[in-house]
Amino acid sequence: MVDVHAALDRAGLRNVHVREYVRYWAELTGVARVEVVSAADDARLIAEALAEGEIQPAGEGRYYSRSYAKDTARSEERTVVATSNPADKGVYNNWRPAAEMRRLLEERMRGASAGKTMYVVPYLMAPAGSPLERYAAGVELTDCRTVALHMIRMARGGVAYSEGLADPGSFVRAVHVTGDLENLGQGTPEDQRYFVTIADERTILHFGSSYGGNALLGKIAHGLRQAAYDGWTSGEFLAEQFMLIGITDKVTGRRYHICGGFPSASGKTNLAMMLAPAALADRYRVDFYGDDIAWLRVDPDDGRIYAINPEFGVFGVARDTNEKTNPIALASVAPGTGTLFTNVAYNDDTQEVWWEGRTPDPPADVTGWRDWTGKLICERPAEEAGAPWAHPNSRFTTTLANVPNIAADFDDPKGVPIDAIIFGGRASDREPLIRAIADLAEGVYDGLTLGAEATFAAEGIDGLLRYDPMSMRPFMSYHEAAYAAHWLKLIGSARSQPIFAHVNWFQRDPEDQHYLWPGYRDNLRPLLWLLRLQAGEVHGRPTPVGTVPVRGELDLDGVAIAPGDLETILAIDTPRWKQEMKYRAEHLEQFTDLPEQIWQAHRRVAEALDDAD
Ligand code: OXD
Ligand code: MN
Repeated sequence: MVDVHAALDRAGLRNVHVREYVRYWAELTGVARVEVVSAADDARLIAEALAEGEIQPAGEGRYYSRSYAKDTARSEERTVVATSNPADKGVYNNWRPAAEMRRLLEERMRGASAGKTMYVVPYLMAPAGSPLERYAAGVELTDCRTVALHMIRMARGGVAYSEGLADPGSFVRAVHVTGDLENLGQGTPEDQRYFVTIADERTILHFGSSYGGNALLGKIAHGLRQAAYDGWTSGEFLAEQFMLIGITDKVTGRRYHICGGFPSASGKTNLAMMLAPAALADRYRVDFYGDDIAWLRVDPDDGRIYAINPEFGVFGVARDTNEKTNPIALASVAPGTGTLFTNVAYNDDTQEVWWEGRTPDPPADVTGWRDWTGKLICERPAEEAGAPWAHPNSRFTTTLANVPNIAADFDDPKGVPIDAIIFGGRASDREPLIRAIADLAEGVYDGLTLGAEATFAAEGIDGLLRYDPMSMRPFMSYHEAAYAAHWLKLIGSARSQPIFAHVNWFQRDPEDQHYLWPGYRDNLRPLLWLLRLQAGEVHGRPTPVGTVPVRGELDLDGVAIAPGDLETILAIDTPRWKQEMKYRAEHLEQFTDLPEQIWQAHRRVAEALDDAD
């Protein structure tokens, strides 16, 4: 039997609670070896993974891996939030009883790591010294070396974190067991996978995947689901799937911070990594803090909302990342960064990687190129000729320090004060470029009714959004009415209120489908307008759904936009909005006991739209 204690002694891991936790799961899963790892082990783990063929070199200091073909994305149907209190059941959290899920997962995990190494990764989902540090500590146990390599990039890690706990027994227990991927029945009625957060026991048990979104337990399972639950039960904070950026006005020296939620495929990572457009670059600088998660709390000293990015890296979608859409992301994965690519296309001979949208066309010379499943492109049968080379959810994993415009204070334990909270989904009509919302209940209402058009025609009805409240639909860990109440209470308790806004970069011309707004770097312009509105420097035009810019208030220096297009994206399409209000009412009615302030906000907007006729 594996000598767990000797391995923990060697690593200097003395916390008795962590030791007992590791012993329990090492014995249950049947691992052959236990190893405590941190960033200091990266070079050795990389060398071992290369030697075992788990990863391949992708140019200097970069690596490539393929996952099992049926294990390429998060599985929302197999994801569960369990507690001992049935009242925690909401619409989206797939609630199940804690005792039942623990039993089930223990059954699945028993002996399932036989012969493997258990990597013990103590981690912290916060800058060290953060006021939220006690909610940030965790120890992931994983039987997969590439998962350990990802964790080292995505979370601050090391024994110091588990040794230095103020309450030595208080850490998230996060167990990942890969399972026999080829025999798990993924997507069938016999699906064996389970991704469970037992939120009131601060325990995460994920079985049946080695894909990052299911296996890097610090990120989504702890950083979002567990943290959202902890933030609610403690009353201390919000954990949201939000990007976080800083904007510096180099003339006045003022710094602003904006965070916000965007459903997937709505440009969140590109926005988070945005640079100022050339015409404004002398005056403004945009700093990156995070692309995916923010924890928000009220600071007792100045009464403002402060945000941290609890992560230490970026686990970004590769598809469509190129010099125009996101030059910062490309620089962040450049040679020498230690980046891990997953499920992109790979060239055996040159060690290059490629994904759809990296260049307009795939490499012309297909020699050596394999698609994400490992098939040589030159051997593809004719009927597969047009199939993507990279998986649509192929990823790059790189640490924050590799992002060229990472904010100088990204590691500040206090976090940064938030000026504005924005929401934005992909909508081809109705939603203007930006509409500002000063009222808290209307801002929270806007977040709860956030949605994006279904990506595939088959999944959606024309004009109907797939609602994704606050972009947290897959990460909700308690019921939505309590979630709304927690938002109202926490943000409402701040002495200085952030402004809310809804943005949309994706309106199209109904005739020829061209995008009406250029997007990308130019998205800074409506955000600057929002900050000027908050400062009282511009006044905009009030509408039933918020304040929109009047033409002259947007700095459009250097933007090529047709006057008619600008008019459309600053207009409110009242009939379409009235139609949307009916869908919103149906969406909100699912959430029993929603706070009355949210319904009042809904009715205020609906009545204002009626009066606008
Ligand atoms: C996600 C992610 O799945 O950030 O949302 O990876
Ligand atoms: Mn995400």
